[in-house]
Amino acid sequence: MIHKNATRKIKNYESLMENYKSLIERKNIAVPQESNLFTRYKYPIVTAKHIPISWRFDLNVESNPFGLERIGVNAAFNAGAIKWKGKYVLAVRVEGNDRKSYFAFAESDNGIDNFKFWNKPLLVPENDEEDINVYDIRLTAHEDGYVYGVFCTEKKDPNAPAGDTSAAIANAGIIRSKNLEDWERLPNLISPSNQQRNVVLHPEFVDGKYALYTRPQDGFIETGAGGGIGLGFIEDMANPAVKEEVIVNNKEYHTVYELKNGLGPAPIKTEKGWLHLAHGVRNTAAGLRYVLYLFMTDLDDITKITHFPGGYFMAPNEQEIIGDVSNVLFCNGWIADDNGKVFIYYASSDTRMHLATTSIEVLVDYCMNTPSDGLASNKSVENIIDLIDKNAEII
Ligand code: M1P
Repeated sequence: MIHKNATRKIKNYESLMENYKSLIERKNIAVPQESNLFTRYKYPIVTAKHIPISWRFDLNVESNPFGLERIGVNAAFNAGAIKWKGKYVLAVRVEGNDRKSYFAFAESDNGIDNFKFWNKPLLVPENDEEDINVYDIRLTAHEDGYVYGVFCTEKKDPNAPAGDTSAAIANAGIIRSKNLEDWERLPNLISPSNQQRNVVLHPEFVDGKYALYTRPQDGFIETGAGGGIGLGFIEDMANPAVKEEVIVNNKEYHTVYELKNGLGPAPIKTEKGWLHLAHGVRNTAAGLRYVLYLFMTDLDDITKITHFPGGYFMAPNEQEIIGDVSNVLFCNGWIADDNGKVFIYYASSDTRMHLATTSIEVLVDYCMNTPSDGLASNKSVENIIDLIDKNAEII
């Protein structure tokens, strides 16, 4: 048996650890925005380089004489989020150089910096059918006492024509836990749609049922006749069958969600209604553009949108716009503290994780007082003229 100390570490071990430590321990810097809607933070909070050295390098010089990275990480993005035992915990989508995504938990004391990964990434418990790729988990602390993780599980389309090696089918996989360490796999979502991504569990029972936000699509990329943020109800998470989906927020011509949309994290309950954060997608000559928008639904009827500000709430800035899949902001995790502070954990361009902070008060004010999209240029101009006239009374 080789004693631990008898092996020597690779020659680059010290420098790797030093660089890693300075990255992990770097203090983040708040960057207030002119809009006052939120504060961005200067440094991405989690990146591929935040993945522990021991997950990537064989540290033994005997088996790795050149000190090479053995398992590369391409990106760390689209994280679910939850406040757990006083810590800000992210379930990060880590994507390896082999294109496979997996989930890894990282935690921080202040939610702003110093995110450290737990010892090992999560081995997702599987059903009979293997998950080929898993991603974009939403964590919901449900009033039934479990924390649910609802994620996308993807596999090759068995009906793809010969030679088509990229046609895929996406569905919602479901796991649940009471300690974030031991996870139980439940059956995948059963729904009328061929394709499901961006499925999110509502945190409360609705008339004694579980409520799930869905995003039905006809194809893996193309929404077809589907699309829009749907809502379905199920009686039992052990048999997650949604019989009917009501579309709560449809895609619409000449909006920021013209091509498709999807709910982000589980909504936050406020005195004025449920606050929702979603991503909207439109097509451009340069490809798809993903932005984040907000809306509110009724406390007693969650199918009813009560406030719908026009346009986007957040779009990629000059740094965020570049990445593996450029021009994308995506958010599937936010945390509302008891004092009303909101931590929005968003990813840019399928590459890295960022933080923006704001408050429930500001988000509700934004939803209730931003003009809605009038769906025509002159309607937008009318809104501006109304504001100018209102301002004329005080300047
Ligand atoms: O590449 C942008 C996003 O594309 C997909 O989003 P949607 O399901 O709305 O089409 C997902 O693959 C998501 O992970 C990714 O960030």
